[in-house]
Amino acid sequence: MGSNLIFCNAQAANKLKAELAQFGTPPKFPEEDPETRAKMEAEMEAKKTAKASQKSNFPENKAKGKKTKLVSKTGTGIVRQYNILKKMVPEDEIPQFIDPEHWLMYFPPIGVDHMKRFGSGVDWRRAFITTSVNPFYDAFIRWQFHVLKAKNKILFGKRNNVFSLLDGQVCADHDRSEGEGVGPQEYTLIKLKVLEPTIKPTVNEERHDKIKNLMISHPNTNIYLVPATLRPETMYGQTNCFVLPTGEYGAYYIDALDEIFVMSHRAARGISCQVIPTSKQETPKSFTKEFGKITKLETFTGEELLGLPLKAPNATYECVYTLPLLTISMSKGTGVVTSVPSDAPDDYIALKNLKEKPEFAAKYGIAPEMIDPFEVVPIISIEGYGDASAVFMCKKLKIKSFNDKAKLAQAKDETYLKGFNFGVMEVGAHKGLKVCDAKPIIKQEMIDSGDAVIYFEPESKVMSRTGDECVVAATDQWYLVYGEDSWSKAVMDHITDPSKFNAYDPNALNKYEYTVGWLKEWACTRQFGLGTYLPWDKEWVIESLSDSTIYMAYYTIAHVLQGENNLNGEAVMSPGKINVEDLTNEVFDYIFLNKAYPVGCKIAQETLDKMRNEFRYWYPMDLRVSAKDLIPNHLTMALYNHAAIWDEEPDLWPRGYYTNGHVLVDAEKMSKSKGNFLMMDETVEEYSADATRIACADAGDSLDDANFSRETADKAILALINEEAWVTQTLQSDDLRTGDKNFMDSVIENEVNRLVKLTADCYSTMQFREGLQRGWVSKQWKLLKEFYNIHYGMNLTFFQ
Ligand code: A2H
Repeated sequence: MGSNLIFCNAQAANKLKAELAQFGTPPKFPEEDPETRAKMEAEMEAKKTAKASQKSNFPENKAKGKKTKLVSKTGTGIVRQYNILKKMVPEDEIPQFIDPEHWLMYFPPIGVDHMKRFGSGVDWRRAFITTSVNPFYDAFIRWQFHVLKAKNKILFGKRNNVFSLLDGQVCADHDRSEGEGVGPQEYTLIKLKVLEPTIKPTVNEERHDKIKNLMISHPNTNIYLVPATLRPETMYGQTNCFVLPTGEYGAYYIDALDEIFVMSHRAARGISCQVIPTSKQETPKSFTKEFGKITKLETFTGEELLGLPLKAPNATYECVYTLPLLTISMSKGTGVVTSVPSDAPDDYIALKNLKEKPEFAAKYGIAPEMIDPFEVVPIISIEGYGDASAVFMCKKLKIKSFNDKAKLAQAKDETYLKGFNFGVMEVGAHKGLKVCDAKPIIKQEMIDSGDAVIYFEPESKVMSRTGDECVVAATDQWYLVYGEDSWSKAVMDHITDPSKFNAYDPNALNKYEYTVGWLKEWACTRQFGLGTYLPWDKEWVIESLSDSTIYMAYYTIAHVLQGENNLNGEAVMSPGKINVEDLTNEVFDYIFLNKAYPVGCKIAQETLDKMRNEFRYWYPMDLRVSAKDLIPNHLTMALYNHAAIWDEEPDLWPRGYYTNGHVLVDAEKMSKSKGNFLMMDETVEEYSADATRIACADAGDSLDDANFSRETADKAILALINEEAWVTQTLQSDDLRTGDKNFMDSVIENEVNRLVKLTADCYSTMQFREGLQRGWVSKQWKLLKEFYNIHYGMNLTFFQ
């Protein structure tokens, strides 16, 4: 019925700007040199493989896509904004695209032109661009957000984001030189209380002086070593804690808790930007008094922490000791690792080595009583793996030391995955519960009892373009509460009722259900980029997914507000002669929500009625067609927003979404180097609109990628020409019968009608390839052609 043209162009414009700033105009990219390119790709691949082997099997990490900036899926292409544009616009014009508005002016009219040449049935009076560039649309979005706020669907508060302390702002993808697509990863920090050292160190007698002095100077403040873990439910099995002897640690004062945490400086920096979540009503407390600042009370080497006695929460042992581990990374977590040898292969091998190599322990001044009494504590049983899966796997794979890296990685992955999905708790208050169910409960219990806190850091290293290593910071945000129970339930009930919603494909429906279960809070504003200003807080701009959720309702009135050839909404061209200032919230309430005609309204009631009637005529939308990658965001969010704005009229919610895959050309991803890159206008030029449409219809009807075959398009040209010649010839023929139809005519007529109906049925269920078979290439049609020249009238029907 209409078309809107959205471009997430601010990000692309910024990327281009950064590329030109870094590599000149026209840019000379380092990867253009084959040697440098090969090196860069090898590095990226190596990183990817290392990461995949570390994390691939982790249940929580499974869904996250790992994007590499340089190497595209094929492993050969290098993705640069400049090169993408080069495929579409003259090269000397590319620098103009560093201005996001230029994209808005440049591409939409071209898109309209190409679609017209393709012969698509679009009512162009209803076409528009989004964002504040179009003042009419801007007013519509202000109204939408006003309604959402009135219904308590938008809240304000602290949310976690990847952040650069140096830049003092959220570090979005295009602001990063490393770590595109990387988000926050949650760890639980377990508080292991430092006890008064009683066993005298056998090496470096002053080893514990600093910590002892700290205890004396802070007699009423608990000091904790705070290891980061992904498995808080395993704390029953702790036997010791590990630090890196050469690592640098600090004692940091946590204002909010009046406690001292011993951890790496890197972790302290992150914590100083984060908050301690509290119950929903209260505002969360920051860990430290001042954002980004933390008081360091003491510095230690890991060596100075070895042999410290600790009280580990939930552990069966009353007291455990700090031991050395040489494989600790100081750029992960807190640089402190708590050891659970029953379920962590690394921990098992480390403890075993210490036990079996007394000289290694002695070198680090670790007394036998800190190691020998500590046996593996079985805490989780997994069918086929026994009650200490790490021990089982290390024995099975014959892992002797940390040198068996690949096997250790395999053991880690397998125990983690199997433990999470099939493990059963054997100890503690939740004995008998499956690990996947017990984990969140135990984690929350430890937080509530003050034995643990949550800490976030980027999933992998993120560097800002300014050269700063990013942290995760909780910053103020406006966010949509998509996780609200009644809201998500309303959407879930709607999509799972086949009489209300058609997803056309059970796989697509599964994806909607998954997304509704997963979408919780959505930060809907930014402090940069194009967009509508948040009406009640003009520091914020509404981001591009959130301002595009109910624009299908805008199509219904766009022809009155804007009209044709007016994508940007120039007021002078408004067919309804509408001044943007007169588009008040009350006016939209009247049009869309059946509210009363506003007092003092400057727009005639007749005009508003026209819009209201149009909206009611078209809504609910029966079908929206989009791409499958928009299921997890745009399409599901559109459902939520319809459900909120028209909460009293569920009959107006979307009734069907059809989604397709990406377009391949000749079964391969489009690429200029492969010579299969097609633009719509070029395709129409080469094959004609009709043949292009036949090849599109034949490209495939499912969520899988659709394949546009150039051979099909080519053959279609010939077939269409033959068809035309045959029709013309037939109708001109003199020996066609007229008069009454005979029995055979009726048979043929019936067959024609049957095929027409079958074709129409296919079209109505979006099965275009199937429809094409029925209506164009099927055997029945070919047979009919053999029979056709029986009756003139029949032929006419047939051709029509
Ligand atoms: B896990 P991710 Cl029972 N260097 O906790 C090396 N390893 C570190 C670390 C560091 N700086 N910081 C944390 N870790 C470990 C428990 C556990 C863990 C069990 C089973 C598996 C397991 C007890 N140790 O992790 O994927 C911590 O050990 C399997 C990898 O790099 C933390 O969780 O984020 C885990 O690695 C974090 O691994």
